[in-house]
Amino acid sequence: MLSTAMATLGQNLSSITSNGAAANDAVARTGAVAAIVRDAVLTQPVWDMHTHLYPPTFGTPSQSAGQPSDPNGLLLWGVDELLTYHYLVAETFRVVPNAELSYATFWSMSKQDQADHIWRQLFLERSPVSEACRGVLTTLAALGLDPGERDLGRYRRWFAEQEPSKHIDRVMELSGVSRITMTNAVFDDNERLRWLENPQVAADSRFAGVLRFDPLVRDWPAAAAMLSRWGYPATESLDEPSVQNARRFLNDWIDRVSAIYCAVSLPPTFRYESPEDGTYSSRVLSEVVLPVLAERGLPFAMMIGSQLQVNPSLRDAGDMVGMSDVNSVTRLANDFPDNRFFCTMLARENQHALAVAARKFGNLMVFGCWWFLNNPSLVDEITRMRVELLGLSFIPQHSDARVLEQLVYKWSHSRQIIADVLIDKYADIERTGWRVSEKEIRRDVRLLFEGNFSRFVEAPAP
Ligand code: FIX
Ligand code: ZN
Repeated sequence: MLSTAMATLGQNLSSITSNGAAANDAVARTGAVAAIVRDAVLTQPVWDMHTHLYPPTFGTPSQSAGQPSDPNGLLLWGVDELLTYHYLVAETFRVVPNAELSYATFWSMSKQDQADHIWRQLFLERSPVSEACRGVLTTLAALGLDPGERDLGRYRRWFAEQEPSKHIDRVMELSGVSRITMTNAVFDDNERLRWLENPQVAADSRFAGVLRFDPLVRDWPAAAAMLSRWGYPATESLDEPSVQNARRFLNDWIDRVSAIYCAVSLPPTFRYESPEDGTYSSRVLSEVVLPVLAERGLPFAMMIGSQLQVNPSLRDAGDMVGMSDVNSVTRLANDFPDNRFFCTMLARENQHALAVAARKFGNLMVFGCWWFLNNPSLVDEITRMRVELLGLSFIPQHSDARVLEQLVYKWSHSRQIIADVLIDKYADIERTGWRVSEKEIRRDVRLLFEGNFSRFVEAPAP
């Protein structure tokens, strides 16, 4: 329907006589282009390059039809997980401070009681206007539940009737996610042991593996001790045998999780000057991680700027943002031209320099509006700036979903904003007389949502 509208308009435009008619057609054309852009962005399947989601085979603590619950299961889903998302825990301790309800009391409560507390404090006793609260409402509505009923019991009964694997298909369909990329944290005992117990644990084509190894770069001495315990003898001094064993460790786990890329998150204090700058992180990167990844042809993702546990009592909600050093990223991209780097930074203040850095290095792919940046006003600002500086050569978003159904709101909220930005950008070029076709618009949008990522990981889009 939309393409014929474009076609008719195209023809009409050439046969216009009076200014009035031309102006009306220009407005109509802008409207038609906008409609196609929004349709393209809202319907384009997306390969979600960073989530904390897992197939049901990793176990799930949620009660469900057809799968026994596993208290340490890694697949989180359902309304109680949505409500106890660490973003909402942080917001709840703002309105019911530790003095009124101690951290210890909160963490000793059942998941359901925690969810009841958060629902009462953030949804009933105050309007749920924060992005994380709004996300819960968007998700309930998209799943066919009525947020207006404010009936948590009814929502719970509905989720308990769902069968996890079918529910994953439903959520992927609703959010337009074609493939879910996991974050396989090999230094997490709960996860590592599940892989060792069952090498087929992730045999689910809906999910792609990513090897995540923060301690290796953040805290080599501690990581060396763990590698030694796991059969990869390594010393704090990172001598040659340690380098070889650490490389062997990475290769073994890249194979085990069929990693499509490897990733770490790094603190704001992270600095890379050169391989010889004397820091453990620079030595581990230049002697272990980057040589292995260059050899395997796998990109390395750096998520920079998370200051961990400034308030440990908040657990996952206790991390903070900090300004980071973009020059360390440019130096790495420059010193390791055979490596491909994904990079996202947590601080708003780093976004401009990071986008400019990507203009300097083709082996640097900027992605996502991470964590505290995943808010409409900032997604708009960052995406607009990136289109202006990088055209279509970046990855606008990832969901970072920790709970399955978050895919629904994180993508619907971001898609609307990305559509707004692109509509303005196409309108700008149309005003010059450049005529964009529907085919071109859909091609461009596919690049942003699937093509740029699949090309960078050199894996065919699903
Ligand atoms: O390091 C990360 O992958 C972060 O995304 C998470 O640790 C963080 O807690 C989160 O959920 C952000 O959205
Ligand atoms: Zn994450």
